[in-house]
Amino acid sequence: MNPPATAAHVVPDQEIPAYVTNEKLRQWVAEVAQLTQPDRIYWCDGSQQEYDRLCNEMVASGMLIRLNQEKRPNSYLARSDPDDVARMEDRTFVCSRNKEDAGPNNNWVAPEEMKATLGRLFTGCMRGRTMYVIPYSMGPLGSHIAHIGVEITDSPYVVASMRIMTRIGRKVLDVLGPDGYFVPCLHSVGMPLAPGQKDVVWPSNKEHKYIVHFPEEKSIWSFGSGYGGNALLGKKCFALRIASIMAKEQGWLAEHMLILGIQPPGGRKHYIAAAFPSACGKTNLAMLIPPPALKGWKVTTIGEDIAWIKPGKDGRLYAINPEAGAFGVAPGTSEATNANCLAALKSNTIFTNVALTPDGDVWWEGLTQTPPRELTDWQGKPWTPDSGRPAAHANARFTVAASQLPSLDPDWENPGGVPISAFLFGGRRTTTVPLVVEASDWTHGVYLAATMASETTAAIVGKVGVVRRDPFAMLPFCGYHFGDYFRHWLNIGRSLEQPPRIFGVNWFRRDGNGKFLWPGFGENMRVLKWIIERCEGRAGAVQTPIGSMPRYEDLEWRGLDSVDRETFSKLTAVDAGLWRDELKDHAELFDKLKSRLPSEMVRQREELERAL
Ligand code: GTP
Ligand code: SPV
Ligand code: MN
Repeated sequence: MNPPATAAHVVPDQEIPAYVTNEKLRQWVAEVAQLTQPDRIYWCDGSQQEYDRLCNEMVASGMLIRLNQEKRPNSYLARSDPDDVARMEDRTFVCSRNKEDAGPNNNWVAPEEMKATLGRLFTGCMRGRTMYVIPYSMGPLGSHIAHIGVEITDSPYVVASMRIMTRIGRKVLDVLGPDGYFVPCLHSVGMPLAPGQKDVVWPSNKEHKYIVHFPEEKSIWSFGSGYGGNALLGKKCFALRIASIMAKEQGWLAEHMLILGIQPPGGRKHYIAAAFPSACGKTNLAMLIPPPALKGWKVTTIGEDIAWIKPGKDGRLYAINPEAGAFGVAPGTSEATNANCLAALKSNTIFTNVALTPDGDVWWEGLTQTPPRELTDWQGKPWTPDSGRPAAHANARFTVAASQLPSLDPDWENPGGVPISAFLFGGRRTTTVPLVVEASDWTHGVYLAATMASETTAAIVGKVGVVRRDPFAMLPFCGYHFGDYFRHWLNIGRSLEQPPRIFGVNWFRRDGNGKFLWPGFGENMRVLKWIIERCEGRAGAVQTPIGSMPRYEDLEWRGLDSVDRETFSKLTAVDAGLWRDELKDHAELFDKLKSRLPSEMVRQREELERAL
């Protein structure tokens, strides 16, 4: 499947161990070695010893800094190249045979042309480096909802991160067996070393970066970046872009959603899945701690970024978290906003692009109200509070195993998944969009999700704070035409006996002075409570042109003084003028997608226009 390498490079037989029985895998690894010409091939077994050894090697090479063993045991800090700090949407491609299949929501290049480019870039790109082979499972090993990938990478940071984020190693090869199916994921930082050349702390390719998906072949090629979703290919590349295509073909859903459990006092437990764009509060919501007034409500975490969801025999939807860890936004994480998460970060964590304290611990904006008097910033430069720049990068992140999370749900690895009662869709919207609204039925819910928008964040390279349509929070992640994706959602709903209810939420509405109207974080429990009570048919609501909303008296207000009736009416106001502008944007989106847009979406828009 690869273009031929220019120089013949012999891979000694013994470098592919006999226990690798999968012939396709043996062949692919040999082909990639021919092409990329690494000094060594290393097969990851997934053990703790292997992880510790790789981390020690990275400490020795300067790629990792070991943190204070007493304060932050077995934890490390990585500082990336300042040009390699986030996902790059303009360097991400879906190369389907037919351009129309990728849709206007993806960058497209003809597969042969892209293969030629990648063939040139990957030729000899691992010279002087080790090529690591990482067999991994997305989802609990052997679950009927799980799938296997194999990532080849020349970055030890990627190996260590993949061990936290997914299930890796020999046990995956056992499940794969001689003829099991896997998604081949090829990654290189794109910086070969000449003999004797000294490595840099964070190798990457300054000139060329490509994150490429081949939908028909179901393969991934990523070149030039070592950061996050560009390089940990199990996450966005496989579990969302390629998986969304598999899901459409096979009748399931792969979504940018957190999954959480909610149990009312003395009541039945529900699970909800919620889609928010990058850095818009999934991690926080997934680990929510209810405020004291709602203490009887129990919230547990299944996942915080991605959900794979399949229809069950009983006509309900069942979800698993395909990941085994979190790669979460550090800035803003504190005792007050996410105490569960902070507890998880006490040990065994890799931090990337946060600040370093003089005693070898970490810090980021928002961790404490008063910053330390001196720090080393994310670029390794001395920092004081009057430096006039952030100490941590706005997209600084932590990588931590789910098993360290105090709020983890006992069923988080249930191979059958957990039943979903409701879907939530939310973006960052300063105006227009109310705190919470319930769709009148599945089709209306699909419309609500399809037309959602959000202000962009530091999770992507580019301009921050620009409102853009981000259907289902999947704009950067849907591997095919959004029109087909909306139709797939409509079809799934029709096939269900008990489709989940669908809600829109917005924690980010602001007053005229730019202050958030809603306190957010743990207080979001008040909205979740109303949502669960709606699912159980016992909460009141008022009909509005855009859907059902709670009246003031339908929410629990005990213990919350900052939101009075007047603030609540600002939070839930539906301004007909602003909504008419909103509808123009919906029309613009639909126009872009019109060749494949389901007619139901157009009808929903017309109905909304009439209602307004
Ligand atoms: P990805 O990992 O990038 O997919 O994002 P995520 O959705 O998991 O992001 P995360 O939960 O880490 O979002 C972090 C950002 O959202 C920080 O800036 C938080 O301050 C902000 N945030 C989270 N929850 C709330 C909330 O309820 N209200 C407000 N105002 N901000 C919030
Ligand atoms: C996101 O950007 O939505 C993330 C982080 O979850 S990354 O893995 O870098 O894509
Ligand atoms: Mn994400």
